[in-house]
Amino acid sequence: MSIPVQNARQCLIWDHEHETMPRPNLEKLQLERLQKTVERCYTKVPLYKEKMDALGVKPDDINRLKDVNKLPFTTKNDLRDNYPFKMFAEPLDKVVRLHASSGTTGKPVVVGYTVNDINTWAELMARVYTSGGVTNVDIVHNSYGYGLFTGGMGAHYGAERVGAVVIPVSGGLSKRQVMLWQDFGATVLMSTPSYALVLAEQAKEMGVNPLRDLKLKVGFFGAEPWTMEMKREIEAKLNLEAFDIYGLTEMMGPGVSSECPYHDGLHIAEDHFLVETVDPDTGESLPLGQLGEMVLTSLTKEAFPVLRYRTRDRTIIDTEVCSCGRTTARMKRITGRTDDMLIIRGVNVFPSQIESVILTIKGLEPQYVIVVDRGSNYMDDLEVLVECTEKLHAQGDEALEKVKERLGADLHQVLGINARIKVVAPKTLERSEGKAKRVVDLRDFNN
Ligand code: DLL
Repeated sequence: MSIPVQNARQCLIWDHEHETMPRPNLEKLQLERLQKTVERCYTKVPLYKEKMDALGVKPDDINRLKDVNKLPFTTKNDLRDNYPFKMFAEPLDKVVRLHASSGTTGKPVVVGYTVNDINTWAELMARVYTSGGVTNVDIVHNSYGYGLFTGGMGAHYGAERVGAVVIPVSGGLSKRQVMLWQDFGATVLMSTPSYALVLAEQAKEMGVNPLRDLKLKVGFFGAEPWTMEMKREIEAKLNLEAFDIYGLTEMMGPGVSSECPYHDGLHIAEDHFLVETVDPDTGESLPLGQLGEMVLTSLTKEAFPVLRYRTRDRTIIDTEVCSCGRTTARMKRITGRTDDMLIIRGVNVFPSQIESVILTIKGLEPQYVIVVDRGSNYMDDLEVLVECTEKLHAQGDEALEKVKERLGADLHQVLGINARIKVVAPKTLERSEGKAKRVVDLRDFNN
């Protein structure tokens, strides 16, 4: 177990050796780990052997870090096509945990962890907490969802690793959450940024004054895009310092990167993840400092190693040493995605998931529009407008109501969130001459 080291400017660092490693040493370590990972993928995951053979690349061809761009990309569709376990590099008797996130259609993406993978994850989350000054004297109120989503368990194990008290609250029952803040004296909040604002509103409604009644000092917010404006609002309304935390199921979960107290980009755990940016259209590698799609290769994962994962997240990478002392590359706040995935109330949603549900219901046409907005209560609102068939329309209101209810219930089953449904008359939604515009996202993540 590491002992956090404090540098001259009061920034705590959990794993001093790896987080402040001189770049040449870090790159040497990355190359060794990359070579091992490629070997593991080639010999243990049939898809990687197939892809590498098709490109004429062998593990021995990886002699420099730059050679990473000889390797094939991995996409969400590869994971979907190999559902559930075909991309695991270890048999299930070595796997101790599964997590999952939305796939583009019915089946989710499933990832597995060995004991060592779980340990690595806890270490990475310990780095995150420590970078925000969290230690064993802290009380962590964890409102990230527990379950197949990686947020709850990821945040949980990291908090235990630094020796803090963790309160595994999960999401929902907001009144009770505010009561527990007061009663247990939480000092750290873990939640999506939008839920933090919902809780802040709830506290206000209950007459709770954060300055007077709460002990929150920091929070780590992520799992969805958020703006600087939201950050300022969370900080003001909850009287805490807000840190951005990033991660994705395919690479591990939360803990891939997070901010330090300088709030000048998110430090990537580069000894565990090799980062590149590519042009989202051509897949060509982009120079550092240029906005592009982030591509990640896992360097230490055992059960679910991933080569060049197309995250679809847009960012800029910078390798300048940070004032906090960390030498790891930093990524800028995510500015959007290169695919059509929406994150609604922290849940990943693909329009194709909604379409496949619509297609299973008799009486509905595959003519639909998805409208997403963020109300003044900071909750994302999902509305699905869908055309009915002439036949259903002729059957009248009762029949329409039944179909509406069924669609609402089926979408809830598949997405895990509620949607408002409007079944509209045939041929009333606007037709496009080119690509149909299926999604209207009224939220603004660019300030
Ligand atoms: O959201 C893991 C996580 C949990 C991260 C808790 C942070 C905190 P997924 O459900 O697989 O995993 O969703 C991953 O969410 O590709 C991004 O598009 C988005 N995302 C995650 N963190 C951020 C962030 C978790 N800080 C997808 N800012 C990613 C913007 C984020 N988008």
